[in-house]
Amino acid sequence: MTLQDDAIRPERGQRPDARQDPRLDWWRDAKFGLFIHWGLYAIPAGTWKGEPVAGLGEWIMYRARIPVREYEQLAAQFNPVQFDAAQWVALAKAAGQKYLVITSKHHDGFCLFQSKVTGYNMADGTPFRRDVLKELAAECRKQGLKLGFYYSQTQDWHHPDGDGNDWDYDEAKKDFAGYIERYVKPQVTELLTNYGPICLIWFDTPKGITADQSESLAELVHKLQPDCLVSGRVGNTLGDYASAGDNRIPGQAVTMDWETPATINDTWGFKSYDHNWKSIADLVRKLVDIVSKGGNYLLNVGPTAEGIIPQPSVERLLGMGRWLEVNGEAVYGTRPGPVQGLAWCRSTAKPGAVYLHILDWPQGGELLVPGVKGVKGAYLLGDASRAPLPVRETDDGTIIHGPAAAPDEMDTVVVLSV
Ligand code: JFZ
Repeated sequence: MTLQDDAIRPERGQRPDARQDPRLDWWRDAKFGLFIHWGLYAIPAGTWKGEPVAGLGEWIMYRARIPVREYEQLAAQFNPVQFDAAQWVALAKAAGQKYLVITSKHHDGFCLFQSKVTGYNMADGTPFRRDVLKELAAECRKQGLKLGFYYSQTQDWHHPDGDGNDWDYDEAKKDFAGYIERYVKPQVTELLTNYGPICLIWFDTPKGITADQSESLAELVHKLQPDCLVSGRVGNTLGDYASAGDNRIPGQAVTMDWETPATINDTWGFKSYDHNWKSIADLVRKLVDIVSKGGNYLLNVGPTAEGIIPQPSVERLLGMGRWLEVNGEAVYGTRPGPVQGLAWCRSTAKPGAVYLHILDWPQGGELLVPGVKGVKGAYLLGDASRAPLPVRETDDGTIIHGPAAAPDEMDTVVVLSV
C-alpha cells in the first residue's frame, strides 16, 4: 500500500515528515469536503459575445483570451443579492461535508475578499460591496464547519506580473518573484489574519514556482496559523497532504494523506449549459472508493452570478448526505480496509471493525470475502436491529450470508467484527 499512483504526481505529493503530523488528524477523519468555485466567470457562465467557450467555466478569460480591460468590466455587474452564507454552510452540513474550501482568488485574479493589496475585489470593486469570505467565516464558526481558502499563487491573468496572461502582457517582462513577494504573500497574510481560524490554504497550479517560493509560502501559512494545512499544490512536494489530479482517483490505496478535488458536472465555475451531472449513486461510490484508498473527497459546486447553488448540485449533495446519515460510521474516521483490489467491493476499517462496501450484490446474497479471517460476527450497517448474519470461515476467506437482494443498490455496508 505504498504505491505512488500517477493520479498523484510527485510535485503535488506530501512532504514525508507530514505523514505522522497530528495537525492532520481532523482532516484524516473528515473524509468529505465542499469545494466552491465562485467569481466573475459565473456572469458569462461559459458564453462570451454570444459564442459558447469550450473548457472550464472559470477559465473563460483564458480560453477566449479576453483582454483585462474587458473582463474586469464584469466586476461592475457582479451583485449576487441572493447569496446567503447560511444556506451554503447548511447545505455542506446536510451533505455530510466536514470542511468547506472556497476560491478566494482564482486564476482570473478577482478576489472574493476585501484586500488592501488590490481594489479588484468583491467589497471594493463591485455593487455588492460585501466581503463574501467574512460572511462565510462567520457562518462556518456559527454552524461548526471548518473553512479553507483556495488561492491561485502563480496564475493571475489580471496582474501584469502573474503567470498565464500572454495576450495582454509580455511574459518576458514579468517580475514573478516580485508578484510572489509583494502581492501573493500580503494577500495570504490577509486571508490568515482577517477571517479567524482557517483549516487549510488550497494553493493551485504550481506552474514555474521555485522550491524556495513554495517553501516560503508554506512557512508563511504555518507562521500565521500553525494548524492551517497547506495543499500539495503549493508545489515542489512541500504540501501537508498530496493533491490528486482533478477528478482523478488512484487505482489502489496510497499511503500518503491525499485528496481528490472533483466536480459534480464537468466544470468548476458555473456554465449555464453544462448539464452533465453525475448521479447520486456515482458520487457515493466515488466517495467510498476514495476513502477506501486513504483519501478525502473535495466535491465542488459552482454558484451562479446571482449567488445560487444550482439545484442539480443541491439535490446530489443532499442525496449523499442521506446515505451518509445511515452509513457515515463506515466512512468518517476510517482507514483503508484489508480488502483491496476487488471490483465489486471496497473496504474501510476502524479498530475492531471492517466495513465491506458491497457495490455489486451477489445473486442470492452469499458474499465470499477473500483474505479476511477471524471474523467474530457480521451485520448490515443499515439494519437498526443489527441482526447477526451467518458467517463461515473457509480456506479462501470468509463467507457471509446476506439477504438475497441488495439492501442498498448504491452501496450496502456489511460490518465485520474482527
Ligand atoms: C486547477 C484549476 O486550473 C481549475 O480551474 C480548478 O480550480 C481545479 C480545481 O484546479 O486545474 C487543475 C490543476 C491541476 C491538475 C488538473 C487541473 N492536475 O494536476 O492534474
